[in-house]
Amino acid sequence: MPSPATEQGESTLALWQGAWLAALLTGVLVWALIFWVVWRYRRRSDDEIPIQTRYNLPLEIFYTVAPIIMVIVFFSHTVRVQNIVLDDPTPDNTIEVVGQQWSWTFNYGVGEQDPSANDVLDDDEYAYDQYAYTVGTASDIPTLVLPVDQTTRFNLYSPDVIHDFGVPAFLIKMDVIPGRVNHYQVTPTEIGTYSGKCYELCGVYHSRMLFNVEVVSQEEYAAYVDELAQTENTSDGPLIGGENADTQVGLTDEADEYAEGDAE
Ligand SMILES: [Cu+2]
Repeated sequence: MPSPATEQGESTLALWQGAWLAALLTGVLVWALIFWVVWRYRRRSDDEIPIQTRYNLPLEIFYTVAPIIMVIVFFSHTVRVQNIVLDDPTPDNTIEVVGQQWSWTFNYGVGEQDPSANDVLDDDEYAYDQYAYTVGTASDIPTLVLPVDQTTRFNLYSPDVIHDFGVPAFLIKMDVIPGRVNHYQVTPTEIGTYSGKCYELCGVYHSRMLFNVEVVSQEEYAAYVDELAQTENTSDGPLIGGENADTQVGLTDEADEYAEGDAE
């Protein structure tokens, strides 16, 4: 596993390690018992039949109950970590991410955030009144800029097919599904450059659905969004495709041009 570059990644890593450890201990115990029984109760001579055990109620109760307890323990830890990774009601900022064939659009909020807009995801309420965005193309890899030590929530949209938004260093990825808004959040702990990509085979240029991630100081992040807000890449609502996928700036034009003009 890559060493986690986010707070949430620490929990993910601990869950992964704990699950492997538990599985390994269970495996070793089961293998040891199997070999012990095979050896201990082997047939010792041609005219002897070893003890035939069946309908042993305590034993049957044990091997029904023990796995159920194990599943409950695995499940509860999974839910605990899932809550850490998915459900922070008050993220420091929210970025609306679009996976489109075959690149990414990142919508940064300008001004004050209203996190309660994230309570219901399929309405037209968004966390900010104004947005500034970057749109990548299959030949122009976009960069996602994130502030260090702040919790950034990603709402994930697709106007076309299922994509999957993930950054290996953050130890998380999630499907981006048309007609459904998935979300997760990260709190990057280290300034640096990382790479992310689409993890779901989504069409001809799937392998070009790469993006860079730059984790910068909070001042640099604010400056970046301010600067982006001075360009023409601004709008009152985020570009999320959907019904507007054919008309919204950047979401289809450049990708189509690319597909027509540059397909070898
Ligand atoms: Cu994709």
